[in-house]
Order: sequence, then C-alpha cells, then structure tokens
Amino acid sequence: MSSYQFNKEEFKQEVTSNVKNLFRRTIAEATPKQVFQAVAYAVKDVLIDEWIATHKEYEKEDAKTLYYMSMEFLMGRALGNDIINIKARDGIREALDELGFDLNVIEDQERDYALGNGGLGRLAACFLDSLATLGYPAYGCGIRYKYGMFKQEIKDGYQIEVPDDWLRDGNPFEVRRDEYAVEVKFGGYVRTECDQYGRNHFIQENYQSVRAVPYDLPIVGYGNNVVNTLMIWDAEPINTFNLESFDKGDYQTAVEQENLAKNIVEVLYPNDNHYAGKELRLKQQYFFISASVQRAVNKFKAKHDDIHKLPEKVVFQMNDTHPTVAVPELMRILLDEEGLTWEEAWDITTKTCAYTNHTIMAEALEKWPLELFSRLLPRIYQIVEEINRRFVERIRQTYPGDEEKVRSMAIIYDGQVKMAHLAIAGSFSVNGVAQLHTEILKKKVLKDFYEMDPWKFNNKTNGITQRRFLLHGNELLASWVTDKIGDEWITDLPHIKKLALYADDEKCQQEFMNIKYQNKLRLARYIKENNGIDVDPRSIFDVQVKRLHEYKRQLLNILHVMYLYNQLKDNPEMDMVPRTFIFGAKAAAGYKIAKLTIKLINSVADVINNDKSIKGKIKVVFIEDYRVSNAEWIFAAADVSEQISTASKEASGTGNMKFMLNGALTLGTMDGANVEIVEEVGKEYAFIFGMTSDEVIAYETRGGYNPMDIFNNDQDIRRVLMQLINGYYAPNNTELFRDLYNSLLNTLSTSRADTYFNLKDFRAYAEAQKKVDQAYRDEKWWAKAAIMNVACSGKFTSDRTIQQYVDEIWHLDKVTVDMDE
Ligand code: 26Y
Repeated sequence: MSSYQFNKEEFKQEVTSNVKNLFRRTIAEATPKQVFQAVAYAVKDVLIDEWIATHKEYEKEDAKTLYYMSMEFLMGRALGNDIINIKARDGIREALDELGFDLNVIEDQERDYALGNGGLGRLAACFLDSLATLGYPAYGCGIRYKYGMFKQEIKDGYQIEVPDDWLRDGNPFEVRRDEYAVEVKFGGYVRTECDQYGRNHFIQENYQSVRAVPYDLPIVGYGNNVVNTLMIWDAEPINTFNLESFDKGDYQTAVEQENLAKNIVEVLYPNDNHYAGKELRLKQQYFFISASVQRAVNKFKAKHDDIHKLPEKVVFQMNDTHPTVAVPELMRILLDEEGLTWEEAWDITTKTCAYTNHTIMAEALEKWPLELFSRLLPRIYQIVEEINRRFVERIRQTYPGDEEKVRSMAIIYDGQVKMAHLAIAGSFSVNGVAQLHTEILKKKVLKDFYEMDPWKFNNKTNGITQRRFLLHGNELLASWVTDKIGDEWITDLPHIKKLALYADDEKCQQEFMNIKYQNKLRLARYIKENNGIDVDPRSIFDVQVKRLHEYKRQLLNILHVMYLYNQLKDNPEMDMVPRTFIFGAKAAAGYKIAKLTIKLINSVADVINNDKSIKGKIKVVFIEDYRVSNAEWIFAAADVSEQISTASKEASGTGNMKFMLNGALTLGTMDGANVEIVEEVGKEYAFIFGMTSDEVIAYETRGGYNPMDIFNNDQDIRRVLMQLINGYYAPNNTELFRDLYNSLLNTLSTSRADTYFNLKDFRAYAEAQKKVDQAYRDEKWWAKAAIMNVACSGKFTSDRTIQQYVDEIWHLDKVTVDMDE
C-alpha cells in the first residue's frame, strides 16, 4: 500500500495559484487568513482522490456500513489534523516557511467547527477519526447548523454569548451533494386508505416540507488513504416562493415552508445534559434523521433487491436518545414505502438500530409531550403508539399482574413519549460509556429493562484520539515519546506502555518536566494575550476544563480556592507550592446557577490575583471561550487534572483521558472512567478522594443529608460560605452570590440542599489537595508519576473503543485503499 507522496514545489505552486484565483493577490500580499484558505483547498485537492478511492472500494466490497447518528459533532479544526493524517505536516510546514508563513499561525486562522456542546459531541468526533484510521466504512450523520456553539466572552466577570457564525468565510473542505437531497415532511394529518386487497395505506396530507441537502466533509484516516464522510444536512425551502402559489391562495403555506427551512438548522441548542422540550429541537431531530435514514435506505436499495437484508449491510448507532426517531422513521419507510408487514419491519428495525446512553441525570432525559409529538409527526406518532401497544403487551405477558412495570417501562406514559424507552425497545444493543456507568444503568436507572432483556446491555468505555490530543496538540511530548519508543503508539496506543521503562530514569524525568515547562510557557503566553493575567509557569497548573454543570462541581473547586486564600491571609508565610488554578467552561445560556458560578470564579480571581500580600502563591484564571482548539494546548500544559464530579453522576468523562495522555495527574472522585484510569495507572499515581457512588446513592435514597451540620461544625467551611454573602468578593452587591449560598444550605423548591454533596466532600477534597502540594515538592516522584500516567493511558484510545463496538455491536469489515491502482 503506498500512500500520498508530498511534493513541496507543486504544493507551493498550488497555494500560490489558489491565492491568486480566490483573492486576486500574490502570495506576498496575502493575509494569513487567505493563505489558510489557499492551503485548505490545496489539501482538499489531495484528499479528494483518496476520498473517491475509498468510496469506490466500499462499493466494490459491498461493505457493511455504519451510520453514526448524532445531533452533535464537536470537530474542532480540520487542517492541522488532516495534514498529520496524510503525513504531510513536515512538508507543508517547510513549504509554508519558504513562502514566508508559519504553519502554526496559518492553522490558527481556521475557525473551530463547534457543532456540539461537550463530551458527547467530542466523542462523536473522536470516533470518526478512529473509524477512518482503522479503515471501517462509516458515515457520521448530523446537522449543518448555521450557528454552532456560542462564542463565550467574559465581560465584567459575566459570560456573554456571541453567535458563532462559523460559515461566514465559507468552509473549504465541504462538498455540497445536491444529488442526494431528499424531502422531509412535518405536520398535517394522516388519511387511511384501504386498497382492493384490504390493506391499509397511510397518506400524510396537508403537511409542510423542507428539502434536506447534505454537505459532505472528509474524515481522514491516519496514513492509510481512507477518507470517510461526515454528512451534515442543510434545509432549504422545497419550492422557492413563486407567484403560482400566491395565485392559488396558499401564499401562507409558502411563507411558512420557507420559514420552517430557515429556522430548522439555524442554531445548535447550547444545553448540555438538560432537556428543555423545545418544539424546534424535535423538528431538528426528525429533520436530520429522516434525511439520513432515507439516504441510507436509498443507498442500500441501489445495490440490493431484498430489503430484508438491510441489517446485513447497514447499522445505525444512535448517540444518546436525540436520534431515536430513527426507530419509527425506519419503520415508516419499511411499512409505508416498502409495503412490509409490521413483524417484518420490526424485525429489520430492531436488528439495525443500537443505542448509547450517556447520562443518568434525570433532567437530561427526553420526554416529548404527546400533543407536540403527534402534531409535528402524525404518522411517526401512530407508529410509536403501535410500538408502545405491543411493548406494553409484552411487559404484561412477562410480568402478569405487575402494573408497576408498565408504569415504569411504557414508551408512552403520563402524556409523554419517553425517548429512552423507545430507544431501548427499538435497539438490539444498549450500551453505557464506562464500567461504573453501565453497572448503574443495569442496577438502577434501567433496571427493569435490563431484567427483561439482559442480552441487550453492554459496556463500551469511552476513548479519545491520540492523533489530535497528543500528536497534534502536544508536538514536543509526541516527538519525545517517539524518540524513546518508536511511533507505533500513533495507531496502537497500548505500545505507549514501553515508556514505563523510562519513568525512573532521571534524565528522562528532566526531559519530560522540561517539555511540560515549555507547554506551560505556551499556555502562559496564551493566557497573557487573552486574559491579560501573568501566571508563573513554575507554579502547579491545576486545571478544570469542561462544561459548567452543578454535578461537575466547579463550585467545590472555587470554594477550596477561597479556603486556601483564607489560610494564606491568616498566615502569609504559609509554606505552599505556588498554584495556578485554571478554569474553562461554557454555561448553558439559561442556566442561572452555572452562570453565577462563572461570575464567582472571576470575582475570586480578581481579588486574589491583585492581592500582593500573598506573593503570587495563588493565581486564578478563567480561560474565555474554552473550545477544542485551545483545549489541545491546555491539556498539554496541565499538571493536575480536576475530575471531581459527585460520584455516580459523570457517565464517563473524556477530558480525564486527555489529561492523562498528556501527563497530568488525576485529582478526582471514583466516578465514570476515573475508576478505570486509576485501575490502569494505580492509586499511588493519582489523588482520589470523596464519597463513592454507592454512598452517594445511599444518601439519595434517604433523601439527602443535612449540610447545616457541616456549616455549624466546620469553622473554615462556614467562613468560606459567609464570604458568599458578606460582600467579600462583591463589595458593591452583598446579595450577588446569595443563590449559590442557598443552593448549598437550603432546601429549595427545585432541589435538595447541596444536591451534589459539595460540603460533604469538602474536607476530603482539601486533604487531597494538600497531598498534591506535598507530592509536587518531590520533583522526581512527580515526573515519574506523570510519565506513568502517559505510559498507562493505552486503554483510553478511541481506537480500542471503536474496535469493541465493531466486534460486539457493528460487525464491520476493514477495508484497505490502495492509491496505486
Ligand atoms: C436533552 C439534551 C438537551 C441533551 C443535550 C446534550 C442531553 C445531553 C447532552 C449531552 C450529554 C453529554 O455530553 N454527556 C457526556 O457524554 C460523554 C461521552 O460519553 C461522557 O464522557 C460524559 O460523562 C457525559 O456527561
């Protein structure tokens, strides 16, 4: 197998000519942004041939194909990753150098593709990278949002949301595929017609529809000529506004259809783990699912006559419940368009669909009101009703007389469609995303479903791609690793274990710590440029970056900073290793307590960073607009990885793995994949604290605990909490942080006092933090522990995760693409 041979002179010429054609400029006159565009088109030129060759091979092999359906793909930037994967990074860097440009600066011109919120969306992006690198036929199916995840600006300590107009300058890598456009219908009513053979036909009438047009984006495998496709759907009005419809009197309908198309793909909902029940969101879900399922079925039918064989060639993986209308949509196509019986259609559907659960948080569960669901999707609703009727019948047969089971398991209940129940009933596989999470699903959250169909349930512990989060994000460490052990880790991460041999070697320890220092310098410069704050690269970089959510407990972290600061104020000579507490997080726009937590972090930062008396021993930094591109730099620079969710609440976490891969030590609870991280690296190389998930669950069953006892008995904690309401961090408005104070101490109408056990875990957390301080003083030990973390990260590659999905759920065959043919 030969792969792409980079030709520097040709490449320079192509970039120069692209600049000319696109911008009417010479290369010397071009701005970095223009050069980025020119380079992107030149790279696309290379990719295109591999892309075509890959799909030819898939056709030839008639390969079974995965459709990974997800409302979110948090891709980050494409250029840097693509040129690594076609193995042309060094060549392109040199070529640009000779043209007078710095590759880093050019890469920095690209906007992030922020078509996702957080973990679930980034997981989808890592999976696509691994699928292409392993050579599996796969499509990502999603939405081409006009506006992605909002850009976060911090003004006066508050989060401001700015629209993310990511397509403003166009996207050089995308290809519009008009030839695959399909129609998607909403609303109206269903008329039933009986034919001469006594068969019912269901005809949707008086509906509105939109034209779904796919844009394909290339997903480049590492050094194997494989280029897969992410198809994201745009919506257009089906028939453009014309006088004819005006004359016919359905002017109104024409306008409405036009608006529907415009609205549907307008914006990504910025809610992470919180269901809001918005009508437009259900429209988005059906829009991209109907389009994707139609495209998959059409593609299958172009080559095969027997629709019964669909599950042999097609598998749909549903990324959480958001794509669950795929189940009734496939049923609709099989029943109404293919004319199959219910039994045949159900058999095919339940052999094609599989479901991944990403959360146990009750507020994240999607439950659509029947009124809304049936009005928007009348035919789909009929099908869901029938699925439910048969499912309930099965429950009653399995558990005669146990109506409690029906109440807890029915798909339609209490005037709502429960999407998780529909996903489970319609799937042959249900998986959690870390061992602990899957166990909690089986024993608690989905217990009844597990007992009825235990064979469906399985675990697939999440993973991340080392190509982006080490090879691209941390070039220094990546080269060092390759120097020591060779480059097999790039496509086979467990090889990185060989680094353990060097963990005790003092020279290696020094080299490692020096690389960490360089990365800290790079981040310090970024922080200076973006936040205007000076941080000391010799201090411990203690980092918590992730979406802002109460269960993730950024509040616990900042309360501890306040506590440390109090200690320093009491005893300015206190012996501590200087520490930089770094935060990065977006809060959902309507999530008040989360936004207030951001304000608190910034207020505490203001006070502490400007207090000369503590001699810079503590700095607090809130990095604005945390996103994939700056995340790569942040992971590379971290010493301590804060993974402090209330045990049982974080399904897996994937940031924890990115930190580990970059040699940060985990300071965390026994939650999600932290459990498995500690299992791999050993408890001695992590700082584990706090309640276990069993303890948390036991307290929850008893209705919580009384944080007042802690408030009354622990003077340090009391002092910190009082500072929330005495103006210590908000002199002009003592009431500013009252809601945070209340959330910790008072039972509110919406929640128990301190729902997430911040105060209960506080002392254990402070103890663990003290151990971090002590441990860092022993530089050799720290270096060894950090190297051991890198060495033991092999399990957490998404290549392993994908291989397990393939072996146990998807059953795909690998394809090789040879460019010599
Ligand atoms: C219902 C809707 C508003 C909604 C939107 C986004 C619900 C949930 C989400 C996002 C969930 C999510 O990102 N979950 C995370 O998935 C990661 C990948 O499996 C896990 O690592 C992480 O623990 C989990 O919180």
